[in-house]
Amino acid sequence: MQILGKCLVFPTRTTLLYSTYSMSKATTFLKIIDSHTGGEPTRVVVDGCADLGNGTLAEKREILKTQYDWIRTSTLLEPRGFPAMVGAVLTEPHDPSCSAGVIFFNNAGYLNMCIHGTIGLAVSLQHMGFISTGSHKIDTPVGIVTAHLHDDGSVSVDNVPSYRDQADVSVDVLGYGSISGDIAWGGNWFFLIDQQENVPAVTSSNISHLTKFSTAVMQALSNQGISGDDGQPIDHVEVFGPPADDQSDSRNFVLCPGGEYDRSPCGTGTSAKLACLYADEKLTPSETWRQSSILNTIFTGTVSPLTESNKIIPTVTGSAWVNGETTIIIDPNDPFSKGIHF
Ligand code: PYC
Repeated sequence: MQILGKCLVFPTRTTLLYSTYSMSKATTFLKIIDSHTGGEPTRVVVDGCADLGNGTLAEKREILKTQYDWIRTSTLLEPRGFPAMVGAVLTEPHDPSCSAGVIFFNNAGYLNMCIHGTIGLAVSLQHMGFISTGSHKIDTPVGIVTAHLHDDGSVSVDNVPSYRDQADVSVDVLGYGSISGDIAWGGNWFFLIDQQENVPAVTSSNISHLTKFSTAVMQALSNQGISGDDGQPIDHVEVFGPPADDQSDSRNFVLCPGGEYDRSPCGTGTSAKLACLYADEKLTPSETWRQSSILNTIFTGTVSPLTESNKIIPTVTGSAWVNGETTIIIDPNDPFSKGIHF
């Protein structure tokens, strides 16, 4: 990591001191950088986070989840956030070769990996003056990824090893009948569905129908015990359709855990798609896949096959824009200081 004149500053683990502030001493402050990647928001907590210990990122995530879930709920839930928002905590890496560690979360809980969020994190760190163009390894709960920050502001992410676990799996979906799809790992577990009978068209005018359909698929997968490796739940459903124009190869709709759809083309979903294309011999390492989102924002992707396994390293490229800097105030007298819980 190139550091611009100073060390990368990790969360101070202390409440920021606002000496002129007239609030109670128990008031907590979280420093936030907001960005969006292809329309999908990322809210990174860069200061004020709790002590998550010195363990692996998976262990830190468990501490965050069991002891400090209020950091997730106060940053993402209403009245400060909204359901589609993805959040992240910047923390120390466990692996010393990494520049930073990150834990992603959303309205429903904690994510394994998030590529639009990693792209957002990279531009946020650049915005703060902590990194410059170049390659930066980042520790996550599911492994190390590398973010390459380019001169034009775009970011490429070398993801964790990805693969198709099962092809042509049929699931009986209430109200829609038998639907066939592939199960693939791209840093999260995905059920990938191509157009077929009873599958809604992937257009922006169809978002509520796509949400209803994908929610029914997610429920059916869970009810019928259809899962990823080691019984891990499939928590993302990805529906594909033809591109809206010649700028991409395909358009997708991705339902995330928590019931919201990804406004970006979903980087881990694009990784899962790349793994399926590679397994079907429809994509070679010299080709680029252009995946469009439901908003017609685009990620490009390439594959690097790993020898001695059927896995690939996907590289996904996109752009993000910083669109806010704020300090969240958690006032113990505010009944909704830690978010509205329905
Ligand atoms: O870009 O990987 C992604 C992602 C996961 C959930 C929302 N976005």
